[in-house]
Amino acid sequence: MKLTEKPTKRAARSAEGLETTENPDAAQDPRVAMVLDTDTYNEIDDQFALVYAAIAQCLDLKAVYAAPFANKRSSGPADGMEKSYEEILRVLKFLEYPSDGLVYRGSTAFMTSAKEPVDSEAARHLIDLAHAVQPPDRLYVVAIGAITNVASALLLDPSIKERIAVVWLGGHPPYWEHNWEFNLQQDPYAAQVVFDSEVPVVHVPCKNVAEHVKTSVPELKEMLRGTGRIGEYLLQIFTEYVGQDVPRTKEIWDLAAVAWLVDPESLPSKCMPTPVLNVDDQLSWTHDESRHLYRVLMDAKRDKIFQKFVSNLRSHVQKSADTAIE
Ligand SMILES: [Ca+2]
Repeated sequence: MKLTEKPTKRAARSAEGLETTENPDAAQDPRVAMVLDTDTYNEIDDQFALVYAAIAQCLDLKAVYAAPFANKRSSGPADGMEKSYEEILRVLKFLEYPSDGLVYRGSTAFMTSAKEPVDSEAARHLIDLAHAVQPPDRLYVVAIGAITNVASALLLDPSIKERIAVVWLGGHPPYWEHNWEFNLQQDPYAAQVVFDSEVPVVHVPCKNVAEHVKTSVPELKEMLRGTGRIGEYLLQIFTEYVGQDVPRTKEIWDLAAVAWLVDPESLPSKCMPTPVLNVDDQLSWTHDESRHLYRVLMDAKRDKIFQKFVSNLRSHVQKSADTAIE
């Protein structure tokens, strides 16, 4: 294992620059294998991340897991997970992306301690998928909601930490005084499990990182012009969420997590000892230099992120149109 501060391609994507040896079998498919764990219906940003994961040319999307959420758009975690499951299918349908055998239901509850997993179809599928990985490759688990499904899989089978790397969007940077943030607050025990498990972690904080990934209705309208039904849907849900009358920008938070896999340069990062997450009033961090390393993102270059997303989406739409003509 070695720490790669200036990473290149494959090594860039692991938490600690762990994999510097190419797997010869992987040469046939240079794409990065990943799954997406998403509370898709909780807001309007997961949908963009899901589209990006499905269409990015450098990614191989192996599965999509519905994550629980509880806010005004659900009656509780089980309902939130179910609504997310339905939203995943809706987005994939508009994208004309095959969903058979791709989408799985996750946890119907949050964890009640750092020791008890919440079993689910998604957690079991993740375990099976992890065991199919050929080391030294790793399966990238991109999680953009409460991280219950992933933490539960790690508790049910801790051996998967040798075969996966987790990219999680949630909480705030290690220098922030609290972690009052939606994804982390809903299931702090799950976050604790992941940070303590020694699985390679890439942390995408909200403050000062994901919050930079903002756009507005006029800009989004221009960006999504000519991208078909899926473009219309993304614009529709964004517009409905922000309202048309008030000039404002809105975060597409979750795009940051997938964007890091596609283009790590657009989200500068560094490795440091994993902070300890305390389940206290502040959901505070404690720093301990002796802890295992993790990679934490420091910044988000929003222009580069949106440009790359749009260019991948346009290529995908063009390719689909060409295929339809043939
Ligand atoms: Ca989300």
